[in-house]
Amino acid sequence: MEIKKELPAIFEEFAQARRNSFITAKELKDKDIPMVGVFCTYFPNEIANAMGAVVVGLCSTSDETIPEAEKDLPRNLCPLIKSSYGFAKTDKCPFFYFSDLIVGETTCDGKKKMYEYLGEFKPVHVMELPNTQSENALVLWKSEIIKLKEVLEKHFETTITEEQIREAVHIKNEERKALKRLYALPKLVPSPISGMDIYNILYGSTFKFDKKAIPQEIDKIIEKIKAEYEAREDKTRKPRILITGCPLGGVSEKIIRAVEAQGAEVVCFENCNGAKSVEELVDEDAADIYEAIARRYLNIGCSCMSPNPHRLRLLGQLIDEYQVDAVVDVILQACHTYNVETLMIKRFVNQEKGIPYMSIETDYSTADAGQINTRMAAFVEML
Ligand code: BJ8
Repeated sequence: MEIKKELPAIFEEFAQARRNSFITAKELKDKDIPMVGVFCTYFPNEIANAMGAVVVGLCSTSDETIPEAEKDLPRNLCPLIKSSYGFAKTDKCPFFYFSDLIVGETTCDGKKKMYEYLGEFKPVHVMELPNTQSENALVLWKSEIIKLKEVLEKHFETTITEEQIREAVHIKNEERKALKRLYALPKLVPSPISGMDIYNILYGSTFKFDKKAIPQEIDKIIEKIKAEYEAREDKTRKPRILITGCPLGGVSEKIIRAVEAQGAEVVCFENCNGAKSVEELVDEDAADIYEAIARRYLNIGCSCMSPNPHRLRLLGQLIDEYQVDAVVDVILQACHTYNVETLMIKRFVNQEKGIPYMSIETDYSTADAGQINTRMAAFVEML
């Protein structure tokens, strides 16, 4: 009984990490800790962490500032880009406000063009991310990572040593391993934790800046979840859904709740809120640590890569490991790269894995919530 009472409070604590952002950001600034604002999973965190900086995700998740953004940007643009720009322009995001430097990458067209305007509000450095994953691309990406180190050293008037980078690589790997242990819990059937709770912990963990403390905190949660699961009487299997596609930040409630309200469970997130950003580790023993970091990040299976074999590789692995019954592909409106990839993903899921697939195109508004619920009900019913 006691465990049951504790778990929601622990989940809430992680969800709160984002909501307490203003206080956290202010505290970090008061301690003079450098803050680097980023928008993408390709950002090599270890380089900034090595100099003691915190890395904050600036991808905005609310439609609150979209009208302001649309005064400058086209309406027919991905909501994530418009919302992020809007928060920067209106100074409503405390992390943007307190960031000393913004780092972006040349990912999708909308995002990289938006960075050109962000420079009007803050110092911005854009890393040249190749859009293929060839060996030539690796050489370029490694050089961009070394350049990032130099930009940070210059901007913050400091020196980043290889030893500090190796230490940061180790800490980040430990964090990834802990998060992997957590999101692997739904390998149990039925899942011992709801998709919404997994999502909130994964998302909340990005706003917890004592990275060394995260593994211990996560392991405590895992222990409690397992104990509760052991004591659970009803272990009926439910339809198991994997979510892939664009980042879910602005649509998580709408999508995850729609799945779980129909009696199915989200057992895995392949997108940047889950496995895509966590699954692979950096090789800590590599002789060339810059190359090891470059390789790890370049392997990320984002649709801005052409071709994008790593997305299918990870997707296939997760479908098998989590005994997934169906895949839901979430596309943010006007995200052309993920939208074009829906055909490839549908073919892979239906034909190679032999399970149902559904894509949902949506934005940050609640206007389509009813329609999504209806479609989801029909989809889950079919399972
Ligand atoms: S690694 S998914 S975080 S780019 S949804 S802004 S792609 S138009 S967010 Fe992403 Fe990095 Fe890729 Fe992950 Fe463009 Fe699409 Fe919008 Fe997107």
